[in-house]
Amino acid sequence: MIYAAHKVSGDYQFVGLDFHTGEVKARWIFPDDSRVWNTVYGVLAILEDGDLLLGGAFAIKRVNVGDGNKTKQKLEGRDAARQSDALGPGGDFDFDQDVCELYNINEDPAETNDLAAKNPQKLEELKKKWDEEAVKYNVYPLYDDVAKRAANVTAIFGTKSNTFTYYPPGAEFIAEATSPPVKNRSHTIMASVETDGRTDGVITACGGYFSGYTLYVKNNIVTYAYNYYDEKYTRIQSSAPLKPGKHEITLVYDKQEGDTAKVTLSIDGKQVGEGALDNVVLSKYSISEPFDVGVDNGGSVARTEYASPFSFSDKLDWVRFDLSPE
Ligand SMILES: [Ca+2]
Repeated sequence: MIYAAHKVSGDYQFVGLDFHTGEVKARWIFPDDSRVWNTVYGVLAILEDGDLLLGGAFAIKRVNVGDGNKTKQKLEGRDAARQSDALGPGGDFDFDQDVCELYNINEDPAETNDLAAKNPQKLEELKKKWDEEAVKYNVYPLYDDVAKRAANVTAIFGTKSNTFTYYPPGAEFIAEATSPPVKNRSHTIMASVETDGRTDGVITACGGYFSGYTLYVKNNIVTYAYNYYDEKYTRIQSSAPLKPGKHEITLVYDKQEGDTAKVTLSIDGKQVGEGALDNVVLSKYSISEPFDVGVDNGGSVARTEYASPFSFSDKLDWVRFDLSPE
């Protein structure tokens, strides 16, 4: 394959050309976006199938960075991208409509020559093998209507209550959709803790690297951190450390005009910190990250501050969310 770049109607295109015939075998269109054009005359982009496309003025290269399983799936004739497709926004992704492709990646690592039509028997054989392995490793059932199901979860389990109380341990790995619906809504988070003067760990967190909120203690300092798409981190921090003993920590999120918020932090009824959120996340924080109490499972919401799971080191009696009426 030869990779070439050119600009058409304001969009940059990369094309993969057959070395012998010049035929266009692959085409990627990129908007004129500085996040893609992050080097001089260069590109670094993640393609839909997870491969990297990178290069400069003189050479562009497609690099398969998939793991063994993914490559195996491709070899075995399943569309490896369909899982990620299914998780994307939108409706159904009917598995029955999937078109299976077949490549011999030993001879054709760039996957330019689809052998499915030529070797239907091999394709069926590998599909069968895939099914057998899938059963063996409990991959089934697969769902091709994930978005609908996700929406349904909220409809079924989403409560109308405005108060949520959690008693750790145990309140972990709760789906974001069934966590307190605090997004862009005035609310209070209260926590009862008993500390020994050396306290670290998460009181409650929802989300991960991509976005979310977390209320945690580090070196006895209580902090509320808000991760806006890993672009902006806002921290509201206590001016005084937690002293040994029993305390009630209160975080008040007061929604303001234009999807912003005022946030105040108090310990035992005394205000110890305040700040403002200029940007709030309106969509889901993450498709895979949970809501947790006493810990931040999965990716850390405030990755520059602590590494997950960052479990609460002292006694966390309960955490309560009170939401304003909608
Ligand atoms: Ca997390």
